[in-house]
Amino acid sequence: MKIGIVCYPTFGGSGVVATELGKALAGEGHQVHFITYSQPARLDFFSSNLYYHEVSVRDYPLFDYAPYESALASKLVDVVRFEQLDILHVHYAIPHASAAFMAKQILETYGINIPVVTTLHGTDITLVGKDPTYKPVVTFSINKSDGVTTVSENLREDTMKHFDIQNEIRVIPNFIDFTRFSSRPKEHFKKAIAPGNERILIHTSNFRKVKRTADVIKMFRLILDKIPSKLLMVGDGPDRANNEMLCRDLGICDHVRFLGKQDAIEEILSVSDLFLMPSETESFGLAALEAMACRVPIITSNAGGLPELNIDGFCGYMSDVGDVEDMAAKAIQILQDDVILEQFKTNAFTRAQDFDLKKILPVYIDYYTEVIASK
Ligand code: GMT
Repeated sequence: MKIGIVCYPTFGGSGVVATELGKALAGEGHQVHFITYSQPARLDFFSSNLYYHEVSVRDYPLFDYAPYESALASKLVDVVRFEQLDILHVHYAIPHASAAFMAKQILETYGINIPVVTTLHGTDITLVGKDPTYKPVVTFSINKSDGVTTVSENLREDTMKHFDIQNEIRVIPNFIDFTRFSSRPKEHFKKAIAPGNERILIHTSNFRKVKRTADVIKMFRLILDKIPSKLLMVGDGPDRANNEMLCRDLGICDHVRFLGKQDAIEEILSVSDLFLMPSETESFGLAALEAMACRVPIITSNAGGLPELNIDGFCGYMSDVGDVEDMAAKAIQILQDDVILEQFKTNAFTRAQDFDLKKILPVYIDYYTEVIASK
């Protein structure tokens, strides 16, 4: 197949899923064309089946806001026509699904019928999409897509609840590539972070409000009372400065390291003992799955799609959003005993295998085939 993929090219979850999917499809012999405003963060190697088409937005003194959506739609028309694509797969509803609809309409005037699959990732529905500013466009473009997928059953239900959807929505969960994410021996690194053989806890995110990163710090403060430990805060975003202040206020700066954005996250996960994700909501929780693949158990909230990933008491524990005492108590339960910790680590790896790329990739390929056949 010749597949066009539209996504946000950043480290955000939807961009990561889109890029990893495209790379895996290319590995299976499909021709994959990324159409984005800059090179996707994880598209960092050459493959003869991978193409990148940059959407450049012309600025003009009249524009307060450059019209990216029109530039994207025009680029899609161009790429679909000249590369003779079979299908377009757009990740994140806003503005990709509506730009794809516009391109589809234009392509019809050339006698081309291009099927469009839209994948909803979460915040495009739960936070941004249902805002009245965007809701009519999001509803329309979901209904006009030839195929729609969500990354969890919970996100499917949320979409049906908040939007007037006539289309069938297929659930295809996030996936993990074990050739990249697996536990690696990094003893020297572990010693550098935890010279006294302390337990290592980790949080990775974009430090936005929805991630409740202050809860990570508060939880860690309670854990530190009982278990000698270190906390790694990986990533960057709006709440980071406040989190650093909170660590000072709580007097725990010596035990917390803010590492900023990291490319080789699998190496840091490999030395970690527990992953913390107390999010307000999370459509799937890809960062938690990456941790589990590296044998790291997880403490999460029970919000959104997290119960579809985290099996309570097996690969980690879940608590109500904001209940940092309960989260800390459960973390201590896992960390206080070597045998228990080892069991949770093994279970985390076992659970992650349910989301192996090798299992999920054929589901996407079958879905493309089905959508193309139905046109
Ligand atoms: O939450 C983020 O950090 C980024 C966000 C996004 O919109 O790209 O991630 C969303 O999509 C991921 C991939 O499908 C999911 O694993 C994340 O759970 C989801 N984030 C939220 O729902 C908050």
